[in-house]
Parts: sequence; structure tokens; C-alpha cells
Amino acid sequence: MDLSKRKFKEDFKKMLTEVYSMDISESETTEQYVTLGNLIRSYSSKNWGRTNQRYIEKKKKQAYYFSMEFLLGRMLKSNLLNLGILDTVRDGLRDLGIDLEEIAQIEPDPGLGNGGLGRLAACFIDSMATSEIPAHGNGIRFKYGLFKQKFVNGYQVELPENWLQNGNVWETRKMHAAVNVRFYGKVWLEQTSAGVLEPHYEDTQEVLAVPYDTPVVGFNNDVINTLRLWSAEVPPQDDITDYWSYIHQRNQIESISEVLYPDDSNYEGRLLRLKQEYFFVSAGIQSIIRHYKKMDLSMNHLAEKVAIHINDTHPALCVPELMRILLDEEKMDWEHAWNVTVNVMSYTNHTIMSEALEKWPIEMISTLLPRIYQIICEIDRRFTMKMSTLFEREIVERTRIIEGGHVKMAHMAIIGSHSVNGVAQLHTTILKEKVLHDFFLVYPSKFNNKTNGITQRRWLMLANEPLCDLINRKIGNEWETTPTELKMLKAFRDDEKTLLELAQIKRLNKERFAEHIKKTMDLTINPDAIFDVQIKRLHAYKRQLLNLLHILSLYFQLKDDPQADIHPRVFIFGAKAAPSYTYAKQIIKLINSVADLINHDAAIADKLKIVFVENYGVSLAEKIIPAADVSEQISLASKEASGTSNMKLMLNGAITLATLDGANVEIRDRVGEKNIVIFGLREDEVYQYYHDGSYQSRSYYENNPVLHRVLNGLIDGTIPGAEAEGRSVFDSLVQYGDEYFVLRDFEAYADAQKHIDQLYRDTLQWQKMALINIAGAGVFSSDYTVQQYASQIWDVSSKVRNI
Ligand code: OAK
Repeated sequence: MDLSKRKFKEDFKKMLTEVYSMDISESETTEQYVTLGNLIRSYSSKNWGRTNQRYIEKKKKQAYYFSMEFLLGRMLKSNLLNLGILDTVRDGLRDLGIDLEEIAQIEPDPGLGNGGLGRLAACFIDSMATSEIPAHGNGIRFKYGLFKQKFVNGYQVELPENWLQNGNVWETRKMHAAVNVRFYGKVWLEQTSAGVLEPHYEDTQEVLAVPYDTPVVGFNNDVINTLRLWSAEVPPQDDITDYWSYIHQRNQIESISEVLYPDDSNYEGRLLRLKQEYFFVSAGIQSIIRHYKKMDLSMNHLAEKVAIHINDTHPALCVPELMRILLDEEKMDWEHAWNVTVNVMSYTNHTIMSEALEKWPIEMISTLLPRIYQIICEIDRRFTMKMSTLFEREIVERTRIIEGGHVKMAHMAIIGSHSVNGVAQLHTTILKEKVLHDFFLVYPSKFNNKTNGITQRRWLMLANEPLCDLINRKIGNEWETTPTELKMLKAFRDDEKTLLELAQIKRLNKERFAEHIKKTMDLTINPDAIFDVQIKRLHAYKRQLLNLLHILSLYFQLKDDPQADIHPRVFIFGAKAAPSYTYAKQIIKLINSVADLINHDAAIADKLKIVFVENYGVSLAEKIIPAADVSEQISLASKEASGTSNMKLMLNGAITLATLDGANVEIRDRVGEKNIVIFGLREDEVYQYYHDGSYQSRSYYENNPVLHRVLNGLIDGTIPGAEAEGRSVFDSLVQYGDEYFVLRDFEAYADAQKHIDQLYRDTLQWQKMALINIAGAGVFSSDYTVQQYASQIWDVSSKVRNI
């Protein structure tokens, strides 16, 4: 948008008076933040209305991304950037004696997600608006986001994250768009005089779903889409007979949108979670249908105007819910309704971990959602009947929805969608060949791959301005809208001046991060050390333990030989563990205890340091990633569906140290083997071990002296304060089979780390690798990913840019 500095300053002062009756000298940062937020909203409101109007007038097909999680991160600077007024506002505020950075820090970081899946949804909505795709987010307005993590004596402690405490400047409550969602009760079908079956309900519980809309601003294009998050409330009642039972009922209803479940890739079969799932699914679909009806088209044509995306299985009830509306409310016959539903729905799988598979007990679904359960039974009946004529009995039994007393959500999502995708090439192959092989036999054409991506706006333009400026000076700024243009940087691969500039920027970012660590943790880290980063949820398959065992081996090496030729390292961890995931929490404690030991050992000085940041989330990632030299992507091959921190880190010039898992494979293909460090078992080797059952972790303990010493270190008192955790980890690795092949990959990992150490010593060579990584990161822009979803799955328009 066009905005002069003069106009901005006037508007800002005016808004401050309107909202707070204050002038600048009286105002504090919080007031300045709210004022700026309001101003940005008022700047965007015209285009928000216009975008919606255009979609309606042109009867555009629109896509709706249904996701339990949207891990947005702070929005102030991102909105300013996308509106094209970041510099103007920064300058204007400076003239008024206000520091934009300081204001930006005031914003609570909305943690409405656990990790990869939620952050991907946030990148996607940014990219959808930027790519001019008529597509919106649909989710839950959790009152409490992901817990705040504290370390107490090295242990993770969870505190509530009350992110809405001081209000939320970005959202608008839309009472007129509220809908009712029905739970519990009895349902029966009666034939009407017209001969159609009509459901009748008794004793249901009605919940009012109230939408809060947040604008999703496209980058420099006047497009503003919508993120609609639903809040659960009690429907208005004017005949309260029993006050206390009303209060009880209110609390029960409001608890639906109270708190995000803190489990990542892990299913906990709680009733409240099922309520949450149906709540945002039903509210979202009802509101889509309401909107569709304004176009005055027959329901038979719904799939020509609406696409609904099911982000993992959490919104899989979209399938029976749309069927319910088409059958019961729109009086469609089953075949037509099913045809419409399958054409509307598409589904993404985000993990092969079996513990993440949602399967709800029949008892729970039939009690909470009796009509939905009837519909699921009918979908299952028709599926098994049809498939029995085409496939062997075993395949039908393995693919049906209702089995063993449970409703299998992934099966429902697959059967009810026209598209099923994985999130990286390797992941999609594993789905087709292993995890979902039966379904692949049944529906080969439904399967496709959409490799994840990240938005270069948040993860480069905002997080790393110095690097962004360098890139713009070298190759211009076309990459901002056509990210593959970053490849032009390759022309500078042998240009010493550019490489040294790159080194200088990295150094600056490391100094900044070191200052932050000094301030927040009172820990001194040396910016000349290699900053080695592993930031992701704590999960055994991600193998933070492998990293830790290697750190211990370096520690022992330095203790034996203080002159050992090891380049100084700072190992940086950021990770939350699900509160009920005991093993992950033990690993957190162990890392913190090893950090205590090493960071306070005067003999080690600054040769080794461990920084485990508390409460890792989007805002911390924005500080860590620009300062990273090494990107740890060391999951057991086959287990990480894609990973996205790998993409953010390479975009910021970190060198990837990785197994051939998830999108690491595609990163290697992009940058070439010389510019990435690969180690460890490959996916086929892992499956071979599963097949022949020959892995004996104990033999690695017994035969590798370094590993032997390190593992003994866990149980011989070397690590004060973590005796129980050390024992538990030791046992899991040595006695109980080492599920994720940590010991098997240890030697290869240690060798890879040695290689990194050597590479880093040659600054120019290292920076050349960094530059090639930045230049190759463009294809991993979520702009491209969503453009592929738009054209290949949703069949909605987009402004496609050449890949
Ligand atoms: C979370 C809950 C249930 C199922 C999957 C997840 C999840 O976050 N999966 C992660 O999704 C990311 C985005 O696709 C991938 O990059 C990660 O590899 C995957 O673990």
C-alpha cells in the first residue's frame, strides 16, 4: 500500500488519541503496540472487504484449510512487511522516539500449535494470500496455547500460556456468523410425506460456535484472506431454571476451546479432544455452506466452488459432517452426497508414527455424535460391500473404517477424499509402499506428493534482515516473489568478497544471539565457535540423544587431552516434550544436566558449551536460525515425514548434517553431496533390520570403546543430578533394543561431525557451501507448495510463479 511517513505519523498520533486519549509522551510500549495494531487493521480493512467481495462477485472456487493447529508466531512485523510499509513505519516511529523492535516484542506469540504441522499451516496461509489463492484457514481459538516451558532444576515444568490475557488486536469477533454445534442426545429417522428420511433429535447439547476472524495479508498484492478460529460458548438462553447447573454446563461447553492438547505426533484418546475435533469441523462446514448458499447454486455443484483440506486426521470428521448436511439438511440422496463429498475433500498425512494414528472407540463416537456415527457406519458398510467384490477379504478388513471396536480416522479421511498426499518424496513413497500400501492398491490415483515448504518472508526477510540486504545487493529482489531466483547467488560462489560478507553477517547474527543468551541465561558463548543447532519437538525418533552422546564423547576427549584439536562448539537445543511423554522429559533433564556439567567445567572453557533454550517457539526460532552454522536433522531414516526447520536453516546459510530422511533427501538433491553432510542408516536398511530382526544394540556398546565410555558415563555418576535419567536412557539403548538405532548410527554420526569440524576451518570453503545452500533453498518456499495444492488438488486459481 501507499503510505508516506508523514501520513503514518499523523495516523499513529490520531489513533493513540482515539484509543487511549493520550499523546506519545504519556504512552508506554503496550499502548503503542495496541495503537499500531489497530492502525494496521484499519489500513487492511478495505482490502479485506474487497478481497471477499471479489471472491463472491466472481463466484470463485475457494479452498478451506481445516487444521487443529495454526502456529502463527507474532504478526506485527509480518503484517507490516506484507503491506509493504515496514520501513516507512519503522522510520516514522523512530521520528516519534519509538523503537519498532521494542513494540514488536510486546506481542504475545500465539502458540496455537505443537510443532511442524501447526507451523506448516501458518506458512501455508501466508503463502496462499501471497499467491492470490482464494483460500482460508479454519481452526480453534484456543484460550490457552501450547504450555509455557520452564526448567526447574533441569526438569521441564509446564505453565499455562494465557496468550489472550491482554486481548488480541488482530482478531474480530463475528457474532452474526455464529452457528450451533450439536452433541450427545438421541437421534432417529422418520420418513416425511415426500418419502425422505428426516432425523429427529432429543436431549442434545447445543454449543454456540463463535468465529473470530484474523486477516491474512498477502505480500504486496492487496489480497487479504481470512483465518477463522472458533470459540465455544453457551447459546443464549432466557429460561435458566437452575442457575448452578447452568454454570456447570457453561464451564463444560467453554472447555471445548479452552486448551490445545500438547501432544505432538501422539494420539491421546480423550473425549474432550473428540469434542474439539467435531466442534471446529461442524462450525467450519456450516459456515462454508451458509456462504455457498449466497451464490444461489445447487448443492450438486458444491465441489465446483468449495475445496476442503483435512490437515492430518484431526479434522477427518469433515467427511461424515458434510454428508450429514447434504443428506439431512439438503435432502440429497446418498450417491450424490457421497460424490460431492469426495470431490470436495482432500487429506494430508503428516507422520508414519503409529502412535499418532487416531482411532476413536465406537462407544465414544456413538454417544457424543450419534448421527455422525450412523453416517460413518453407512460409509463403512458401502465401502466394504463394494470393495469385497474387487479385493481380497484381508485387504478389505485392513482398510475399512470401523474395525476392532474403533473408528479409524485415517481410513475415513482416505476413503472420503479424492486426494491423499505425503509431505516429502520419501514420505509419500513410504506411504504408498508400506504404511498405506493397501489403500494404494485400492486407490492408486488418489496418492500424490506435496513436499513441504516455508515462507521466505518470515524466515528470511524478517528474521535475517542483514542477509536479506546482502542478497538484494547481489541479485536484486525478484526472489522475494519468485524464490527460485535465489539460484542467481551461485554466480558468487567463488567471489571472495561476497563470501566474506556472508561470513560477516553470520558472525553478526551469532553475536546478537550470544547477547540474547547472556541476557536471558547469564551464559557466555563464543561467537567464534561453531553454532550447532537442533530445534524441534523432543521425540525419541528425532534422536536428540544421538547429539547428546556425541557431545559427551567430545567432553571425554577434551578431559583426556585438553589440547585435543577440536574447533570450539556451541550446541544449541530448543525442544518441548509432551507433558505425558516421560522418556522425552528424561532426555531434557539429561541434556540440562550435561549442560551444567560442561558449561561449568573451567578446564573445558569455551571449547564446548551447551545452550538449551527455555520455551522454544516461533519467536525464539527467529533468533536462533540466523545464527546457526550447523543444522542437525538426524532423525532415524523413514521416521521424519519431512521436517521444515531443515529448510529454514539452509535458507539462512546453515550446513545440514543429516540422515537421508524426509525432505533432507530433496535438500541433498538440490545442493549436491558436497554441500551437505549425510550419514547413517538409509530407510531401506532400517526396514531390512525390521524385516530380519537382527539389530543388537548391545554389541555396539560392547564393541565401540568410545560409545562404551559414553554410555557408562550415563550410569557411573559422571553426570551429577541425572542418575535416574541416565539409567533409564542407558537401559533403553543397551538393554531394551534401542528402538531408533541410536547406537547403530553413533559412529557414522561422530565421523560426520569430525568432517564438519574440518570443513569449518576453511572459512571461504564453508561460506561457499553456505551460499550454495541459500541459493538452493528457493524451491522450498511454501509459495510453490501451496500453488501445487491449488492447481493439483483443490483446482482453485492462483498466481503461479515459475519454479
Ligand atoms: C502432529 C500431530 C499428529 C501428526 C503429525 C504431527 C506433526 O507435526 N507432524 C510433522 O508435520 C510436519 C509438517 O508436515 C513435518 O515436517 C514433520 O516431519 C512431521 O513430524
